[in-house]
Amino acid sequence: MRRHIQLILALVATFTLILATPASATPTITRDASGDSSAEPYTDIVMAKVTAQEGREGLYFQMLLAGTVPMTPSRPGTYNGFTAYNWLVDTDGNGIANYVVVVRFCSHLVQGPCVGNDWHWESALTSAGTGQRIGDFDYEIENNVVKGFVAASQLGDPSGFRWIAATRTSPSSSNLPSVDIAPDLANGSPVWVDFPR
Ligand SMILES: [Ca+2]
Ligand SMILES: [Ca+2]
Repeated sequence: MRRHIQLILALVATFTLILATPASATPTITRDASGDSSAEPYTDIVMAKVTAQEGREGLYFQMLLAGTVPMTPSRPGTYNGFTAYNWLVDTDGNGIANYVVVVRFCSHLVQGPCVGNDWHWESALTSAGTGQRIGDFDYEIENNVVKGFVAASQLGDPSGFRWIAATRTSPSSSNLPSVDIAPDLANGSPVWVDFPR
C-alpha cells in the first residue's frame, strides 16, 4: 500500500511538471485521492488545476485522471458512455456556482443542451443555475489529461473566483451525483479552491 501511494505521488509529480508551461502563471491546484470515483479510473480525479496565462486573459482548466480517457466511452445503462469533466466556478463567493466549465462526451438524446444526437466530445460553458449552454471553448484530451482554455471575459472577468472539479457519468438533470469531486466534501460541505487574479 505504501509503495502504491509513493508511486501515485511520483506520477502526480511527473504530470505536474508536464502540465506546467512557461507561458503560464498563478496556478491553483488541488490533489485528490486515487480510487475514490464510483465509476471508471478515467473519471477518478488525481489532480485538478486552474492556471492564468500571464499577460493575457486566458484561463487553463486542467484535470489529471487515474486512467486514460477513451475516445468513445461506453457503458451499459440509460446514459451509455456519458462522461463529463466539470469545473464549477463561483465568481461572487456566495458558495453557489455561477458557471460550469464542461468537457463532455454526450448526445442530445440524453442531455438537452448537448448539441447533436450522435455521441461526441464537446466543450460547453454553462450557466450553473439553468444548465443552459452559454458558450464553448477550445479543449484537449490527451491520455489521462483533460484541458479547457477559457477566456476570463467569458466568466464576466471576475477579480477572482473559487472552483471545484467534478466528474459525472450522467447528466445533472438525472439528479444522480458526480462520481468524483476534488476537493472532497468536508463534513458534507463543499470545499472551494480559491483562484486569485
Ligand atoms: Ca479521485
Ligand atoms: Ca475525490
